[in-house]
Amino acid sequence: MPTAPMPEFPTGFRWGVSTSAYQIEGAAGTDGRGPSIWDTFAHPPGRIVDGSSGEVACDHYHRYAEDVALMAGLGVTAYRFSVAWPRVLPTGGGAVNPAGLDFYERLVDELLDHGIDPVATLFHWDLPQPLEDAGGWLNRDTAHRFADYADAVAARLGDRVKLWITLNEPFIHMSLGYGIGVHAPGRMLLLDAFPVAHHQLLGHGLAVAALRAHSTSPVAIANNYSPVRTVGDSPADAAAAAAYEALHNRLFTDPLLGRGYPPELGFDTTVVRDGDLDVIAAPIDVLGVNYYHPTGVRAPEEGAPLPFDLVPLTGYPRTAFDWPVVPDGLRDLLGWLRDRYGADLPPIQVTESGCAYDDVPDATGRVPDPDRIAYLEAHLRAVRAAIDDGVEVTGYFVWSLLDNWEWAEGFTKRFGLVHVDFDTGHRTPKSSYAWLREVIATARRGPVR
Ligand code: GBH
Repeated sequence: MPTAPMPEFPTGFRWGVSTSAYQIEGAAGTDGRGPSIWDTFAHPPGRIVDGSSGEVACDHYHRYAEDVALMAGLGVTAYRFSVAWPRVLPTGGGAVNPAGLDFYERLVDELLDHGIDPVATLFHWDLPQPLEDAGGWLNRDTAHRFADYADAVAARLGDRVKLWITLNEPFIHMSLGYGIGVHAPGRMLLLDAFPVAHHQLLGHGLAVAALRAHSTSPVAIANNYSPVRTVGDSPADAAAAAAYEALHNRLFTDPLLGRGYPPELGFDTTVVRDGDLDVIAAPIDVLGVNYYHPTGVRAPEEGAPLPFDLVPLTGYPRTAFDWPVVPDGLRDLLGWLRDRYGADLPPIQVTESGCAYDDVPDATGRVPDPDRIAYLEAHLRAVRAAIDDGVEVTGYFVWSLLDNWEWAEGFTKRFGLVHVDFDTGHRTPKSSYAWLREVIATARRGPVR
């Protein structure tokens, strides 16, 4: 339980939980869903630590009503989920699969019946396999296919989704999926992956226009940010930190907010055509910020393939993922965004914040997770401090509602407010769920007068 009462949050502050399609839905072959790059990537042995895939995951596709009831019990005002592109367009383009859209319509209506705002992310890394076979995000055509897909989703749900998020963490998709190959599609292009950045951003800009044609709801993108901490005090260390800052924190945000691509990394930008930067800089209404931890950076060895070296930050508590727990990093990051982008920065919603711990049911069947309570409390206090610093932050979403399929880590990392038994599918709210329920209830009652 909190050591002191939580600070007050502004009226109308959005309280949410986040998930993504491939990590929770399962039902990989149901109702006409096509294959995605994650189905393909997870199958050969050796890539996913426990040899699992998201084929069944939390079976949310069949249990969505139970999961919405859990959200209602928690008292959240919003739910951020992602739409699986291969359910809507099984081959990536061509004819829409109405049964795929039917699922999201059932989900959205269930949320609205419980007074929960549906927040829909269109791309959380599960590209239809046929588009990967044509080059994936290295192919400019994928940006146009993405806009067609956005059009199809918005035509069905544009009157009911309350916030659109085009892409989830395009930097992580580029770097882990196409840069170092630990995520699907498993390519290792290092900084030659730049076209993946550009084509995702182009797809985002084209999708903004498609969404606005069908929906008056606000539009956002969710970026991952990691405050850079320079390790070492040489000029070479400082230059390495600046390069990593440009790559992780500015590559996607500078062009979105009208500043073009950062020059520091010397990208080959021949794929950028006249007019593209204007499409990319189409105004957005909200910036989604996903924050987990800062990154330590120092100068690389002579002849290293990248212009920086990432080093673990010492002196902090760590999660089960070995990530350092640094709530001040979130306050610093929000202030950095405000300082860097000034009047061009739209209101921010923290679209992911959370942690993995080795949560196990105790003898009475309860799942105590005091470390997660401490983590969330400290990060909410950091958000409140940033608001006091003058940053406009209008929402906070916990990653995640449920323990789920954590990409290359399979089922071995539990991020949920709700424990999931992956053999039976049984859900058990953890102690953090009860704690957050009180925090939200108190905040929603508003200031005591
Ligand atoms: C998010 O990505 C995803 O959107 C979500 O799907 C996922 O389940 C969730 O986070 C939890 O992982 O210090 O070298 O180990 C987070 C992106 C990229 C953040 C890797 C942490 C660790 C780098 N993450 N990063 S390292």
